[in-house]
Amino acid sequence: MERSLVLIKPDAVEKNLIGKIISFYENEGLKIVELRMQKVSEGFASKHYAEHKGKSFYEELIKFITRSPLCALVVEGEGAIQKVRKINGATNPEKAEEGTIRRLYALDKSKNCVHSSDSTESAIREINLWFPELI
Ligand code: 3AN
Repeated sequence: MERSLVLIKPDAVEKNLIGKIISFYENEGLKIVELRMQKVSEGFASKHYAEHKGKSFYEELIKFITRSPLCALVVEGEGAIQKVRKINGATNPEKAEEGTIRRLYALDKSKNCVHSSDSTESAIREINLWFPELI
């Protein structure tokens, strides 16, 4: 069964949205198979966002993701990667479809409530990084 790494980011945790966000996935039949609260270090965040190093928004992204605890989870189900991305909505909340998490709750392109793996390869890399005990 396919798995995806989801982060409920600091902005969403600060606004007490963990339960609401998890419900979106569960309501679509996806299973939460791992879950942990974690305040990430800059070093760890730079591993997660390695592909964005050098981009204009990189520093802002690292500062934001490390500012307070986030909730990391592994979501499982048929087509989980694409299903979760559809539920989350576009990176830019102004462009996100009605009814998506980002359309409803995100403030901007950085503070956009959730992260999820964008491919099978990134799901494997990210789940190994966040939940090495599963290997
Ligand atoms: P997504 O999370 O929708 O897959 P990516 O992988 O393109 O988006 O970008 C990773 C993260 O970087 C986004 N979730 C967002 O927080 C941040 N980001 C992407 N593009 C921008 C941007 N133009 N300005 C600020 N932050 C951005």
